[in-house]
Amino acid sequence: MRFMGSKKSIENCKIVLRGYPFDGTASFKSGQRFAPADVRLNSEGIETYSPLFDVDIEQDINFYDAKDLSLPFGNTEKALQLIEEDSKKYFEQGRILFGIGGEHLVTLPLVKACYSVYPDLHLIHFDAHADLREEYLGEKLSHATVMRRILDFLPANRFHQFFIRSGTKDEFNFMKENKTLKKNPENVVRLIGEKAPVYITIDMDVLDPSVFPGTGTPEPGGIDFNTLIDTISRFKNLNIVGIDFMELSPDIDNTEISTITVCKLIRECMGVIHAK
Ligand SMILES: [Mn+2]
Repeated sequence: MRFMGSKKSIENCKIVLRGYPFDGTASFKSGQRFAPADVRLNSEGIETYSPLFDVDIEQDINFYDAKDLSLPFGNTEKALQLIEEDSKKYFEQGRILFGIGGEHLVTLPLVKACYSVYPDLHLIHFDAHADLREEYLGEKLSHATVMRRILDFLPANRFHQFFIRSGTKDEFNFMKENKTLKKNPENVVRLIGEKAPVYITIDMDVLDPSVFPGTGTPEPGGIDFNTLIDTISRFKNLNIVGIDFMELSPDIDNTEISTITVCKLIRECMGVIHAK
């Protein structure tokens, strides 16, 4: 089964969807490994047409769902290495990668691969949590440290965070000192310009738990769906080369509303890219 509207072959497809069923460091509730399969299944429940962007992803967009990358269980470093190698080939081919997690640590190898192909990369980060811990429970590789690990190679002035509402005092001090937490998308657009390559990572827990309960570390006080789409659509003129959708844990929300929300978000993000 592929995501609704997927072409049958990758040929001529500018956008490639890939699932990364990894939840090896989930510190509270896990199950993110089941997200990509559940997203494919539930994608059949919504339309391929987006009224907001006047685009039908089946008819107007050449995209290919390359299914899931097979990953070993119990070996975080090996899994990350496989994700990096696998995604690098898509970036080298000039395709726009749509990654479906998995836990947020998956974003580390995705951004690493993207950065190796696009050294002038900018990163836009939507999340409830800062993810900037130096280590978590003694581990340097964790969903709670992922953005700090990315800043081991990506300059902090090319890192733009939105809607963060949870973290340690140290993390908030870090964001203040490095001015990584942004409020106005238009200022970020002006700073990045229309040419520089941009990767967008979306931790789904940026949404309020009343909108999106299906995630392992819910944090009250979040945004609604339309605010998220509206903010992402302000980036439509940027050179987006990759985007990911992380931390859906479908078994936590058996209404499947959270999964459907990811499906719709993927469709609308294709609309954003098409609207350029
Ligand atoms: Mn996160």
